Amino acid sequence: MTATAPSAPPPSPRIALGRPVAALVGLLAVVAALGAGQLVAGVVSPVSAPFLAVGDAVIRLAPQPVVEFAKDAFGTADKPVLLSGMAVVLAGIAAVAGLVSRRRPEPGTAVITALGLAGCAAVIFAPAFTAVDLLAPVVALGVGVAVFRVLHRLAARALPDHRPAGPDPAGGGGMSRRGMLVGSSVAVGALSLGGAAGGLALGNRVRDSRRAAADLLGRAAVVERAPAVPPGADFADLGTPSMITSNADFYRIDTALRIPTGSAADWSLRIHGMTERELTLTYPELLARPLVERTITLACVSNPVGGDLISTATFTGVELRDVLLQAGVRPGAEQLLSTSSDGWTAGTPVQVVLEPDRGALLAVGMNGEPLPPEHGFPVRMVVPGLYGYVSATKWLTDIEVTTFDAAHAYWVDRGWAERAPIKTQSRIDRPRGFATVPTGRFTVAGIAWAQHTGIAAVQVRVDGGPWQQAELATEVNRDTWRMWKLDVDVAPGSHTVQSRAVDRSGATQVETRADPVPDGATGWPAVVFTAG
Ligand SMILES: Nc1nc2c(c(=O)[nH]1)N[C@H]1C(S)=C(S)[C@@H](COP(=O)(O)O)O[C@H]1N2
Ligand SMILES: [Mo]
Repeated sequence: MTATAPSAPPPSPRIALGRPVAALVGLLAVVAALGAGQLVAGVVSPVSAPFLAVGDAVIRLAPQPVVEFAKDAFGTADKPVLLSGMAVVLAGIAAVAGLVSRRRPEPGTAVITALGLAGCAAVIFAPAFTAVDLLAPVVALGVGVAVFRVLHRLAARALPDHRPAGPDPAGGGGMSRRGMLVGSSVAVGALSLGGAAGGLALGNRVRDSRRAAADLLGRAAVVERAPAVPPGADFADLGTPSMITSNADFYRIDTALRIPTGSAADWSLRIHGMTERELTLTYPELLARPLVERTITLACVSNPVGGDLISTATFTGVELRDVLLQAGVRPGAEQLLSTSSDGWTAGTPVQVVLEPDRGALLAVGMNGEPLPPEHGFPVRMVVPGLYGYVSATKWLTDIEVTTFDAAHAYWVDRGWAERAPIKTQSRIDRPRGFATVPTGRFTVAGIAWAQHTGIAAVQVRVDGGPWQQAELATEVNRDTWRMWKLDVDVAPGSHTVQSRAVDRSGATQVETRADPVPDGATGWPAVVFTAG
């Protein structure tokens, strides 16, 4: 913009900053701003860290094709990819802020101010904004501008033109280098200190809150325990998953760049809309209700055939049906629009949740612990038989009883189906694709699921031959996955093994290959392997 060719006469007596120095001034100012923002956010309000707030805004505002592309291309790495992409763009803008300010600090100041205002806007337009959230981006803006001006002045003073009045006490060109060194150290120090302090404060808060919840949960009355998992419920020795997935291994899918860190003490759930009366439940009030334990397999609609976005846990919680009956669902109600503390929404059919034997939960525990933060602490929904995006709201804070026309949930707005019962599916876990196995007898094994209907049979065929009945593992309940295995004879050479599940309604897993969008993938899994 104001950069001039080196041969052109300078428009002012000043000589322009060198390009690398100018870019560095911009970069350091932005790094310092981010560090300051992170630090303040960690202390006052984690949701207000400006960089992450901008990331959240990008996720919310991204056009649907971009979102699908990102999920396809990067899968669960989509968040790190987004953050790295943003870091590169931000570094570029920061460098430009410096480069347009080689002569005067004003243009760069304007760029940095614009960045700061973008951070403020992202925080203000976040789903749950309170005034205190503004502190971090405002401090970041102030620090960014101040550091930019100071470094700019230091760098300009080091230019030959600006030391004519006598010997420079700081020692000529050394001034610039020293100023830069000090500037870099301050900026990098601020960023690491800010990140670390923010992370520490947050980690402590989350740990204390889960400990308090574990105390309450330990003293609560569980009226219905989940039966112990019977022996022979999985074929883990053959490579199927274990019946129960550990909390650490449980798949995780959500739009949250930062895991919401609300405490159990501050939690409440409001149930309203087409109800006879509005209900508000606090965490102690929820735990004072009869608690039940249920072993349930959750599945993600984005799971491709053969994919691993499926896991099983024993959840502890309160019957959602009882809570709804207490609120009194008015005639004409169709949808439970549930909202999380970070503003994500799911739409669940009211009729499904009101089925007397559905077993939908307001879950507080997972495998004997309070819900882990990444799986929805303090309270989430779990509805057996429905994909997560229409039922399994984590960090739950609000349930509105409404119709499907009146409100569209997050993923429905982005092209996914309004209703999404889990499709009957199977997966082959052994052999792995392109494995080499010994010739002769070989055991094929895998999992099948048809939550809330139950698996009746799994059939397996090799090289398009006749379908053979696999042996099913002991069933835990119809809401969980079911393991299967079958011995086959394989001659030397390359083979393809396929599987298909039959559920208790008599339906066979659909053969037609379909992508997850809009309501779940279909197709028979096929694994190619070699015997020899
Ligand atoms: N608040 C919130 N809840 C959410 C989501 C989300 O993005 N935000 N994703 C849903 C989806 S798509 C799935 S598949 C399940 C996954 O739950 P998990 O991460 O505990 O396995 O959570 C559901 N609940
Ligand atoms: Mo999902």
